[in-house]
This record gives sequence, structure tokens and C-alpha cells, in this order.
Amino acid sequence: MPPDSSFAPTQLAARAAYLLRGNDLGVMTTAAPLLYPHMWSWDSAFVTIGLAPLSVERAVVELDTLLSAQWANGMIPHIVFANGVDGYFPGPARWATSTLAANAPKNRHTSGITQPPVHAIAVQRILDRARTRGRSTRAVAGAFLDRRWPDLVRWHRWLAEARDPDGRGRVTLYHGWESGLDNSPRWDGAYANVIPGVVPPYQREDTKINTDTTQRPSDGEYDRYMWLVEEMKSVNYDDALLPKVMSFAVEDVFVSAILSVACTVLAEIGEDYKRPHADVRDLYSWAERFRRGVVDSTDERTGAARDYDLRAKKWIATETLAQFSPLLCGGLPHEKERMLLRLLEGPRFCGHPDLKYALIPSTSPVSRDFRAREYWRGPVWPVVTWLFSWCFARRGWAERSAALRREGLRQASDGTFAEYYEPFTGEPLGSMQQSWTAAAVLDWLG
Ligand code: 9WN
Repeated sequence: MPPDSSFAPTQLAARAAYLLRGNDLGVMTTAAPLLYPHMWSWDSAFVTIGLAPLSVERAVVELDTLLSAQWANGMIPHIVFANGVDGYFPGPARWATSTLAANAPKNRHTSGITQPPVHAIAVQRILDRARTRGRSTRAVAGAFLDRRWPDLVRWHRWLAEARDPDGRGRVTLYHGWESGLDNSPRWDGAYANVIPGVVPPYQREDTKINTDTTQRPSDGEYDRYMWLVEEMKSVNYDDALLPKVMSFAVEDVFVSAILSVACTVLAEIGEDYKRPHADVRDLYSWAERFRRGVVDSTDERTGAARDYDLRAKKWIATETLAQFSPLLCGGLPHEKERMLLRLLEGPRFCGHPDLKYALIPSTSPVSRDFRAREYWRGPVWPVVTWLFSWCFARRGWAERSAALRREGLRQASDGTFAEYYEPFTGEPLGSMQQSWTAAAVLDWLG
């Protein structure tokens, strides 16, 4: 294909649907065919959102698979491994959760960390799509909610209790991978304080598949990632002990904002579908607590949110998309919110004159941390565009939401469904045929 050719919406939607079928292993969809041949937690929520317009029934199966691997403490693990599939490191043997973690499921291999809680949004999409279908599909969606409601509440409760034990309103992460924005410059300072001890030898798989090393984290970064896994294993992934042994511990504002939104979404579902009052009340109170935590983190002048490094005991201020977390969950005073919107739409982000599309780069092009091709350090992630666009619609900002959708579709119309894109040239990067990119397109066009 010549680089500048683009697909019309109907062709693009057909290709996206075809891609999801191709990545479908039966009861789970791989995040991408080669680089990520298993089910990832937040990917699977986005995949569900893309599957819902195609088949509510298949979308339900996706979330059912994920939730059947939920840990006994309520955690949804960041990877559910496909049976008998190799080709990704770290795999089940390195995590060793089945043998070490008392809370890990018995019937599935999973990793031992978590990922951003976007799943309530997927549940809402299932219910919304089902409403437009016949009675049997509505029944499938209703039965899903009956079956999984307690699990969804347990998931949110685990985040609120195990990951915010002091009620500060921000979710603590013990590994950069838990943020979903793995090697964002947000974590550079915290990782600098991680001194890897003896890490059992390992071979990376990702750089065999994506051989352009400028696009993936470095070996030094991987040593730290692996060391953190060893630290977790040393306490058998015990929630109560992680705070004592982990050399990486950060409060993540982006995850916290997502949790706040997800709690509100789930509480609204709970009200609509007459779930227990006590659950709905808890969900609303967590939504408020995490909204407050995000707002409390913001810079007085700009309204930009900051993460907090619990080890160094200091705020982390970087020019990344996480600055805009309060725009997702709300709560800023009006004037501050306008300042933050100006920052988002101005030349430091979407309004930068050299951007190919007016989209949110993972790191500001004017930041000294910016790298145009490097993992979470500059490129644009379509799934992030989807999330902001969806949240902006919820916030009542129809035009802003539509602008992101329009630009996101222009970017995706190359039909590669890339994991991420170079912001100035629009070159597709990372994994091609990434499931969540196809899912975002399907929802936009659905
Ligand atoms: C580690 C699957 C996942 C995404 C993450 C993204 C990347 C994994 C990796 O791929 O992370 O979890 O190996 O780099 O950063 O957000 O869920 O698509």
C-alpha cells in the first residue's frame, strides 16, 4: 500500500472487524498477533468495546474470560495467558503466580500485577448496544450483569482498599507496567531509584519481533522491570507486604482518574439495573475520593495533575498526557479547568504546529523528555484518543469529543491499526494489527 492511501469508513470498519476475528483465539482476543499473543486486562476492555457493535454475545465472552481469571482478593491481573502459547516474556514461569500467590486463580495462568480499570466502560457499552437488539441479546447482557456485578464491585473495592489504604484518593502502583503507560518519562525518577539485585537470566521476546530498538524500552529498563517482579515474588504477591518491599511505589493520577470515572459509570449502571444500594453508595464514594485525589495533585497555576513518588516523597511533574487526568474525571474549579484545556489545545500538545493530526501525544513535543518514536515518550496512541474522546463526550464537551474522533479516524484510515503513531509524520509504529486500535475504530464507526 502506498503510504498516503486511506480507507473509506465502511472499508475501514470491515478491516477492523476482520482484524478482531483474526486475533480471536475463541474465548479471548490477543492484544496483537505477534508482539502480545495473550489477553491483556485493559486491552480486553477496549476489545470488548469494539466487539459490542459486532456481537454483544462475543463481547460478553471476552469480559467473562477476563473476569474468570480475577484473583481472590479482587485484583484483575494485567495478563491472562493463552494456554499453550509461547512467544512473550515474561511468561507464566517467570511470574510463578500459580505456585506463589495464594490469591491467584487455579484454572488460569496470569501475571501478578494489574492495569488501568477501564472495564466498567466496556460493561456500559455492552448494555447500551444490547438495548438496541432483540430480546435474546438483551437477556445475554442482563445475565452477564447478574453474574459479574459482584466481581466488578470487588475489583473496584480492591483498588480502593489494597491500593489506597490511607484514603489519599490516588491508586498506588508497584510496577510501571501497572500504569499501562509503561516507560513514560513520568516514571524515570522512580525507576532511577530501583537498583536491580540478582535477576535470573532472561531473553527478551519483544525485540525479536519489533527489531527497531528505538521503539521499545531499553535493556536497562527491562532489568528494572524484572527486578520488580522478583521483589513481588519475594513476598508471594501479598497485598499487605508489597508496600514494605517494593522499591518502586508511585501514586498514579491517570489511573486514579480512570478509577473515579469507572466507579461513577458502574454506580450509574447499578442504579439503572437495581443493584444493592450499599454497592452503589460505595462506588459513588470511591468516585468522589479519587476525583479529589486527582484534583489535590494539581499544579496551582496550570491545573496540570502530578503523580507522587512514595519512595522519594515528592511530586512528579512531567509534560505528558497524564497532566490532563482531571479533564477525564472532573472536579477542578472552572477557571483552572479552562487553563488546563488551553494547555491541551495549545502549542505544547494538540495545537503543536508540526503535528500531523491534532491529537494528544503521549509526551509534549516541546518537553526535553520527548522522543518521537519511543515507547510512551512521544507517539500518539489511538486508544488514548478514544478514551479522551469518550470522557469528553461524557463531560458534555461534544465538539472536543468529535474533533478527537475525527482526527483519530483520519490517523487510523491508513488501515494498519498500529499500536501507536509517530506524531509528526503519522508513521505507524509498534505492533501492527493491534486489537485495541481496531476496537477504537469500530466504536467510532459503529
Ligand atoms: C507490558 C498490550 C500491552 C498494553 C500496555 C503497553 C504494552 C506490555 C509490553 O502492551 O505493555 O504490559 O510488553 O510492553 O504498554 O499498555 O496493555 O497491548
